Amino acid sequence: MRKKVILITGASGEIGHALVDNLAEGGDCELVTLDLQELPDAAARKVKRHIKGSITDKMTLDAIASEYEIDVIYHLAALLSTRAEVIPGTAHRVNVEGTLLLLEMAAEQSQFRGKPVQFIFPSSIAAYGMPDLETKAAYPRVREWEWNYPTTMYGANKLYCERLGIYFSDHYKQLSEERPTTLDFRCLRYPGLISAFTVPSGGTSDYGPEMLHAAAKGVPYHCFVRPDTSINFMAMPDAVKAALSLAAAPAKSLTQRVYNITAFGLSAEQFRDQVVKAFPGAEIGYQIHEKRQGIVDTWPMDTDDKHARRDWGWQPDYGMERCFEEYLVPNIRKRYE
Ligand code: AKB
Repeated sequence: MRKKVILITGASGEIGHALVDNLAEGGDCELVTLDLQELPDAAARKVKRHIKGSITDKMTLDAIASEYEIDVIYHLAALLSTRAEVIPGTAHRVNVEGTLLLLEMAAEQSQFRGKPVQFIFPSSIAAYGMPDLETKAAYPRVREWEWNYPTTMYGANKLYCERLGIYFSDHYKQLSEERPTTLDFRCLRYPGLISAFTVPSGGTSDYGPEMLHAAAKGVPYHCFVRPDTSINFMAMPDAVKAALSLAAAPAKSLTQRVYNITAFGLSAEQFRDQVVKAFPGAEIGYQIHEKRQGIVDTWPMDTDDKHARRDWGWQPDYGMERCFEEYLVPNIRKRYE
């Protein structure tokens, strides 16, 4: 008999770190992780097995599928928006082709065991593309189906994988006589995430967390977007809570497969104000990177998450003040002390 597990891809990344901790605490099911990097020791002790490998390698995925019965997949591995613009072909291979291989694996497993494999997928505000700043100001809280015109490789990858996930859940093998048991795809469109314990890399919303971590370390920081640049952000514990809540929601309560979730919107200058309030000596200036600015300008100021609130009771624990005062600042201080 194969052993029942939860599979987490990209487990060494920012969300992966926090998710492994939470799932290991719950202890309901054993964890198997897959990442190009080793897992840090503390996390490695919490999982049944870590596999160092790529989601683009079908042999690795086949080996996992033959050994384990996968109940849930948290598919976190991805190249983020800035990195993806540097190596767009690789981004497509990882973000799209890797996701397709995993969806195929989940579809086969669902069919084999006669029960849907749950597939939890983090999408992003990068799936949106506001054409100009006037439109961004005129539509401050976009709904899931609005302005789905991403201008980045990463955003296009995320939006397409949302559609692929819906296909595999709702229309897979739609012409066959007997519909197979299909997988259960559930997706969250995250805002910019901020963790007290890890510094992001390769993203374009990174200016927020970067200025905070730089201030705590006592090093100067040059923010690469204009002070008035506004997008929404979320504390990492809320990001993890959202993934777990969506996974735990009864299928019958879900009216869609892709949900916006948001916590608080703020401008780069408001972000800077919060950082300077906590670290009064912080040296934070602006050195605008026009091209990265152009990317953030296409992302909405905020998203409308009323469907997540209605269908599965989504509610962030951390608004802006609580996020800085109770989560970010005390933990970051401790980290760099
Ligand atoms: C990025 O900046 O690419 C990510 C995102 C907004 O999804 N943090």
